[in-house]
Amino acid sequence: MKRKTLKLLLSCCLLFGMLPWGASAATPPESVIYGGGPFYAGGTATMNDLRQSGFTTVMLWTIHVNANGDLYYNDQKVVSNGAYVGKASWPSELATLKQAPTSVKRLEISVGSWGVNDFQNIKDLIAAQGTGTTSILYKNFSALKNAIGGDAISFDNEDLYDVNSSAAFGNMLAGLGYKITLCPYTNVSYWQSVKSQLGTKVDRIYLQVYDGGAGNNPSTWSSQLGMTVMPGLDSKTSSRGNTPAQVNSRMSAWKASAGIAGGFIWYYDAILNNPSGGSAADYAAAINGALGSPSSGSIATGGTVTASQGGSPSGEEKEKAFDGSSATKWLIFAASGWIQYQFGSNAAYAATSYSITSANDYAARDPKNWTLLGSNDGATWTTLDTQTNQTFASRFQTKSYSFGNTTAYKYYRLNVTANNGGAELQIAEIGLYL
Ligand SMILES: [Ca+2]
Repeated sequence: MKRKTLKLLLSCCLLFGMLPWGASAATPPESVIYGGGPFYAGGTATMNDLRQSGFTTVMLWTIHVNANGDLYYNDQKVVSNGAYVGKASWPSELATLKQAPTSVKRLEISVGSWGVNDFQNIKDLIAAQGTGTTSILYKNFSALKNAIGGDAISFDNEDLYDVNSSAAFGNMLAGLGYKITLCPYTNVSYWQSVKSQLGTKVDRIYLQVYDGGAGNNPSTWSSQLGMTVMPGLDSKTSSRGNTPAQVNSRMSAWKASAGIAGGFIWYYDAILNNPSGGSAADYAAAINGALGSPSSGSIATGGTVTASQGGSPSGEEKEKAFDGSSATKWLIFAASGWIQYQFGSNAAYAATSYSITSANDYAARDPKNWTLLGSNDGATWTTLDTQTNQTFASRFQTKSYSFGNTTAYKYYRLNVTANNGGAELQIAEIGLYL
């Protein structure tokens, strides 16, 4: 009944041109970012970057289970003898991830990886002590849950494919309030059995489509496991991986071929180390834009860009502020200036928020004071938002601004009245969102 009403409503909206895409009613896409050391050591700055990124799930990668049951987050001991012993500020830092404004709705904790003995140790511990409340495995995962929370434990089992101990482990974790997610790259029969034994306790299956899993077909795995998988791709580094544009293209293709509704990026550490490949926000936008309604990605690419100055002729033209990549920028030789975006096909949209991504190799060039304006004729402008004394803490930082707007405009203009002190003004990317 509800569905029918929604469909009817959508048809009306489409008829009157209020909604550009019929797919807007679909479930919002899920985008997942894996990360290692920075998610522990990076503190509040990293949490803020994630909250602003557009990713909907943060995956703490990864917990190792030692032979004695101690839990390590990578090389940091975090739980021992039933007590949290990790960095004192980590629990409160992680708790900020879901605090508004944020794109993060879910926190997962991965267990295992390649080249370790975690699932062998889990099997041995279960054989020796079981999974009851007095077992060290139960006590330590209970302590982890009490300290840092988390919605799910993700099995990144690449060391021992033993179904019975994996199922016992999963049932124990479900008893602690965790959902279980699976992250295979090979050995489908093991994952089929684990999923079968854990039933609805498994609410997501990720699929590695890089490294040893590079040849994996999401459609095939979804059919074999009886659940639509969320495929994952590696981010661009000097020697491998996918640019945000490539992620967008491959996720789009899988949406068409396998009906995927989510995907993940491996991984944040590499994104930080390769800033020219794009920011975390670029990768989130690549997934969200491919899989979702336009409300989850910027609607401002592909149209006409006009500006007070066209931009540096050496590849830093005005169009670079609306090309979907924070690795490219608009640069002008002035401390102030304006830039505007006009949708194609004479279309008008009621944007409700916008984002600005700094280029920030010279922080003085970042915009400081500006207004965002809307227009339907390119001559008469309505002020939608005003910001003053803005700074950007780091290169490629994306800041988002919401404004209460229900009016559709054909043109949006950012009028920068001052930068942070330099003789030039530069902006890597401007996004508009429904
Ligand atoms: Ca750009």
